[in-house]
Amino acid sequence: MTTTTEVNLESLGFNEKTSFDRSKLATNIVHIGFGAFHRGHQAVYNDLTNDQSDQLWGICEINMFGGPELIADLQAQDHLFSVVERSADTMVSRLIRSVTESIHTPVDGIQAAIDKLAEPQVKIVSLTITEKGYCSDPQSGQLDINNGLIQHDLANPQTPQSALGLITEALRIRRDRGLAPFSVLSCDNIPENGLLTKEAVLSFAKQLDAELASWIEANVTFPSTMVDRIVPAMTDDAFAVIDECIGYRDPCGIVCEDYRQWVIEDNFVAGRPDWDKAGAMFVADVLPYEEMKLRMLNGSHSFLAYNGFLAGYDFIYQCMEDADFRATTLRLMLEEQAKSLNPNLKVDLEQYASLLIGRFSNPNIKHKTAQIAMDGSQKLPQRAIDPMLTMLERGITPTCQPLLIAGWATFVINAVTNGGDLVDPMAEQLKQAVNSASTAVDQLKALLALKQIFGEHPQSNETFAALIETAFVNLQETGIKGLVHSVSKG
Ligand code: NAI
Ligand code: CS2
Repeated sequence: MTTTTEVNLESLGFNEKTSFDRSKLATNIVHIGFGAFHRGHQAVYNDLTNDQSDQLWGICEINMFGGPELIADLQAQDHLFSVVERSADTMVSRLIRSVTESIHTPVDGIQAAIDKLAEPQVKIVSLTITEKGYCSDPQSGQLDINNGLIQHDLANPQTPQSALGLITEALRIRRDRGLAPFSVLSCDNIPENGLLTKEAVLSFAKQLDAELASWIEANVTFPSTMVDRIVPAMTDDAFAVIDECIGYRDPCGIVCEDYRQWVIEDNFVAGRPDWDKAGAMFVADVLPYEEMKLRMLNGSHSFLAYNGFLAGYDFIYQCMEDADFRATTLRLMLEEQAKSLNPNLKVDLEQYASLLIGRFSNPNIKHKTAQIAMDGSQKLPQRAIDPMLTMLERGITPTCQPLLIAGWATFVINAVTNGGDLVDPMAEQLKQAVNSASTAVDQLKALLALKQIFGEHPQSNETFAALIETAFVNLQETGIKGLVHSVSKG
């Protein structure tokens, strides 16, 4: 743990610093998942909004997983932290002043978190707990009742280990005490993240107490969001950038790109900050924005994560320096992912694609392909499988989408056979599938047979399976660089 009590962050030389009166903050938001993304995104929007509003919204940060250092460091520096925003040629340092308190449940106990969510002034519980944190089947989006955390929480609902269990227990207490409900705001990269969270919480609650489930359904809202800002995991180099910028190696600091976007369904049961003052958009329906971002940005990210990694690129910006990868990414975005979207979407997708290519090319954002490659089982359905199926339904034959899935399969097979890193909540099933077959094509087929990821599609849709197999065989025979070169030529 870094001891930072002697550091007075307020006195350091930040480029941007809000000036609202911190002593007037109340904890109206409880956030679960104090990871990199929340610090570079929601915390920034909230801080900027506080500076322009009469009502201030403070945040209590909760981590339920990971080591204790981050929350301990945050507490040691009075819940202040820095965010350094970098474009290709600018660097802005910002001090975040909106956090009021924090809890690390493995240290403070789960009861501290339950008590916090049950406090009457809490109006929003927001989440960035990664895709796997929702304990739901990635293909169907339904709660996975066999998930280890869910099994634990069903047996011990008053000492939950999952975020769903924590939210449900806090809501039960609020109902029993006659307190107003809060809104649950998912900020994870999941299609219809509000709806998925609602269904997961309701399915979980129904198993315990049907009346509680009905009360939640009638009283709690789960707005969906589209969230966007590239915030890589911190590295020694990134900490050195913060040090260079403000003269202090902030252990809670973040380096991220300068771009940010947040589209939020305006459906809050107990009020909300006017985050639009900081550039967020409140809309009636987030789905078109969410689908556009998940397919064009995140789908391309996953393409580059697997295939860029196979080509020997450590970072996304390096993939963009390879003309063939750059052209193929643009082809994936415009000729495939964009064509799988709702045709009524009123966005200039060419402009959007060129914005994304520019963001991916930012050499000051060292976003590791291996980081984005993690948890592929949770990401493939929304980023690759669903858009590819839509293309096929629309009578268009894709080239890059099957290569994305073939790249994932090759990445998984290589990791299992060479003993490399395979970070995925389904790592055991992936290993079993690969080890159950002896030829590369049979290993691919065993992976495609995993229903939690692919459903019945490879069996019911011959073209879908055949296109992936062809891309996979081409990748084995030609090698990734040769294949991407030929795909880039159209
Ligand atoms: P991170 O690894 O820095 O933080 C992950 C957080 O999730 C940690 O606080 C961890 O304690 C928590 N967590 C993990 N598993 C959990 C579980 N089962 N239950 C409860 N909490 C759990 O990752 P980062 O960068 O903050 O990203 C988190 C999520 O934010 C992503 O998975 C994505 O959905 C979303 N996001 C991330 C962006 C980025 O560029 N980093 C951009 C847009 C969205
Ligand atoms: C990335 C995203 O790690 C990943 O899966 O694709 O976190 C990406 O950086 C963000 O969605 C950008 O908003």
